Amino acid sequence: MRICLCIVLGVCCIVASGALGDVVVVSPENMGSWVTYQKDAVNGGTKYAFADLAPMGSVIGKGAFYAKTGLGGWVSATSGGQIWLGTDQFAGVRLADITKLEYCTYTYICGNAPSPSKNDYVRQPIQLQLVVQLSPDGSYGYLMHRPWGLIGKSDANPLHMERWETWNAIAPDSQWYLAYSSSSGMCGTWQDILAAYPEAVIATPPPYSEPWKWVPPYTPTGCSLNFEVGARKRANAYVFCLNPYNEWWKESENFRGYVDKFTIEAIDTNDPQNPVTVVPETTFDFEGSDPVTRTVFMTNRSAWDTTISVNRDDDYMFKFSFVRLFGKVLYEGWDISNGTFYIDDGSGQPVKVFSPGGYAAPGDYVIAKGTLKQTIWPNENPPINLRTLSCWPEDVQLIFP
Ligand SMILES: [Ca+2]
Repeated sequence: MRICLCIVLGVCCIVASGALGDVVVVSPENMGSWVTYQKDAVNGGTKYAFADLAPMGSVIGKGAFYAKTGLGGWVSATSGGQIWLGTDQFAGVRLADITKLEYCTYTYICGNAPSPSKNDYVRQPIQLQLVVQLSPDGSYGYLMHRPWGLIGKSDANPLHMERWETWNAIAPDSQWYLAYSSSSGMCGTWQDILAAYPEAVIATPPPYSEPWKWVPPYTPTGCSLNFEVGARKRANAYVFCLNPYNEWWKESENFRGYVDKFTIEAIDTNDPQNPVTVVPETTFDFEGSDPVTRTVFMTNRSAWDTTISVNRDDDYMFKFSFVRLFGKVLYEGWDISNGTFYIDDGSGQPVKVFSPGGYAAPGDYVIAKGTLKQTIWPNENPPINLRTLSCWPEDVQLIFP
């Protein structure tokens, strides 16, 4: 269930909400405590943006923070570039006091090659990372959330892609990597990390010198809490408790994805009778400067013609508006377990609908509203060029059930 919030004239607004606590809109005009940093890829292509319109219209608001790494290949450490979005607002908070730590990501089908092969999908979404001191005034550690698990060289699962995913980073099945606690680091759940370092605190990193190297926990934003994408070494790094982690650079080469709806709360319960709120529940909503509210009706033929070519961003998303399409659900390519199907409005130019969690049966007629994109879909053999419409389930309406 999405909860929509109003944004008035682009002015940062804090909206009290029982479900989400305080909501803080972060946009280019109202960055608050947030800081960005971009390290360019050797061969270009790195960029970030506070997108006006995120796929499916995001999980909160319409936009989200967008990150794209570039192409570097087997050139040097960090050659694919990095994108950082950080805040130091929560320095000093004890990890043990954190009661909520959640965020949402969306990852395009992308990876190490202009047309990624199955073996070269990106292996993680943009992810949460924390600079910590293992005890107050103690040595530093660096915590990296691994939302998709410790994937290593094996394939990332395409079922993580082209959809919003919500991560509870302190869940019992969460997966973290703690660097610097020992030579090989430590892997485990949030609870494992807490058990090993019960006094650990989020800590402002020391001033950086060479932030893009995998050296003590400098961060180029200067912040202790960051969302980051971009590997720090090209290969054979002894990280993530995989020995070694081969070809780290492939994890995030040519990455394209979003993060939004970051929620944090911290309550000191050392005295259960008198809990002390350290950080009231706060949700950060990343937004662009011009929230999109328009919807364009389009035929499938239009979706395939030059309209999208002209009015697209460099990730081939039709960028100005939601798009509404009509069509009959085809038998061919119907995969409801994956929430995907094709619709044809009679033009013979089907559009693939991504609607994870939604349902439409072959033969149904539907009107679907979502974000339109040109996608190179590598799972087909040979890879084929598609038009895709990403929709929330409630935005796919049956009209002739
Ligand atoms: Ca948003």
